[in-house]
Amino acid sequence: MTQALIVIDVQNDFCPGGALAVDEGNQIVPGINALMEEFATVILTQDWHPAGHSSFASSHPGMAPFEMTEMPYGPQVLWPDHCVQGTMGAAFHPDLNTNRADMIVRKGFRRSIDSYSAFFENDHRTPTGLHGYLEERGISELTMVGLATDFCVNFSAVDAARLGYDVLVREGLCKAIDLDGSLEAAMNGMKDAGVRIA
Ligand code: VGL
Ligand code: ZN
Repeated sequence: MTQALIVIDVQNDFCPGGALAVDEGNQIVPGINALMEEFATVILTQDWHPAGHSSFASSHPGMAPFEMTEMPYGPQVLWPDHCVQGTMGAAFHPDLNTNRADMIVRKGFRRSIDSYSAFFENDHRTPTGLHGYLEERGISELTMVGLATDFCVNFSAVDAARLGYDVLVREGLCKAIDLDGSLEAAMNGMKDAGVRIA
């Protein structure tokens, strides 16, 4: 048992009708549920921000969603308020099979720093603990699916590859935000990092 399926951020706010809706984000849910049956280990991630999080444009007077800002840890896209802890928007899509999850990794819960990746916050240094969990369980091969291809899936896949995991992203079970060419950049970055795309 060295494989795990990592399902990234399949939450209401990233689905149509949500605060940071990804086009057709809901459409990948049945395929993800079916894929879970092929894995002994399933891990879910959940974007989980406090109200007033520093990645929200509303926390930066004069700034609008999807503009860029500079944080102490580097450039950061400013987002609409989304995935606020305890809200319906932060809940998993109601059709996602959450029963199969051995572990749910929450991320982005520190007000001053965003966390796209399931492994490290956006300073690329602060760990979420997932690497230690996987290592301790002897899991070395990861399949990743979910939302959004060009942000949280991308950052998670690249970090995993750099940590030495064998990483496969199932592109058909991901959907992208695609902001100013971010999808193409993400696909190239994942390939450069040695991530396999299927
Ligand atoms: C995500 C933007 C902000 C994602 C999370 O899950 O891809 N994107 N927070
Ligand atoms: Zn977020």
